Amino acid sequence: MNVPRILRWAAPLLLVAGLSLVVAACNDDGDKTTPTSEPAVTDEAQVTPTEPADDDHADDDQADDDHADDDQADDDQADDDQADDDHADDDHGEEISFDAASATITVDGDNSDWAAIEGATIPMEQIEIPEGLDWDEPGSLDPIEVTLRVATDADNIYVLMEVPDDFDFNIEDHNLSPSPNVMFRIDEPAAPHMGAGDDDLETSLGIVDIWHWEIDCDAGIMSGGGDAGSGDDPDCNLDDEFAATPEDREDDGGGDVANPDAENSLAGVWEHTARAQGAGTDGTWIFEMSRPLQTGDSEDAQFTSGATAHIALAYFDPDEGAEGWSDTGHLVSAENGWIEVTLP
Ligand SMILES: [Ca+2]
Ligand SMILES: [Ca+2]
Ligand SMILES: [Ca+2]
Ligand SMILES: [Ca+2]
Repeated sequence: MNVPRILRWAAPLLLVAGLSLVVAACNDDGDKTTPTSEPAVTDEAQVTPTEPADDDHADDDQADDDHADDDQADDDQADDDQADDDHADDDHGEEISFDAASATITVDGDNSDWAAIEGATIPMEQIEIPEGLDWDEPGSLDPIEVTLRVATDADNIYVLMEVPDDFDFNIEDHNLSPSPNVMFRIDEPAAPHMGAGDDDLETSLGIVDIWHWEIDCDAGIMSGGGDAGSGDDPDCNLDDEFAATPEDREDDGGGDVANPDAENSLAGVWEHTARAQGAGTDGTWIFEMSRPLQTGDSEDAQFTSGATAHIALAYFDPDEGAEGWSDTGHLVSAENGWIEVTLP
């Protein structure tokens, strides 16, 4: 049954569809960081200071000026309101960017080797299902802030996703355990919602790489990997996937186009800080993952020193409903656009 798999990522896509053009405009990737502030400095230098009033009559003029200032202030306020409206329409958050560290990490579910590595706080929230879409209404979840850290060494990229949430784990039913997901841009035009543009969700702008983990193994157990020719992890369900549009998400090698280089070289181990205290205890999920920088698989993002990795996160919380997380209820980072991480 493909539909649920699709909807898991389709939901954020449709919600942020209205954002993607703006995100693209704001983000514009390689050009975005080009300094554009110099012209503003020039403009400021051309401002002529107002001369102080020097007689009684000038007071009236000043009053008029004050009134003009008020009008100007009103105009400014109107502009601000317009800006707020525009921003509300855009509905996307702050752009997030940070530097990955240079480090070799042991993927074991113990986050102590990240202690000196700075990351970023990533706001994540549930999507609202757009009107007109015949999707199941998900259970309600509060927004959260996830900590994301990234490191590389000569061979691997390491990702640490720390999620503040209570401990729920059921090895018999992964919908009753959390599901962490990391997405990377492969093709530059691809948007952080599975690759399609907001104006046409059925047309791919490029493909994205997805580490999709539906937890089927216990804490401390190495997940990921699998047979050559597929991104599927048959044991622990840390799958290496790709998507071209919301309706086209597959394990690597599972798409319509043959991919003899498909592989899964992901590694992931999870832990929870309150696991010993049992179900429902508040704490932090630790999802520690890695992958070789280069995989030779066209359905993976490839990472090089000095480049920028474009990342987005998703998190499914089993507390969403009695049967655990649903396909449409997950928390996503996509409203912040791509998280830009500069690799050392
Ligand atoms: Ca570790
Ligand atoms: Ca792969
Ligand atoms: Ca992949
Ligand atoms: Ca929870």
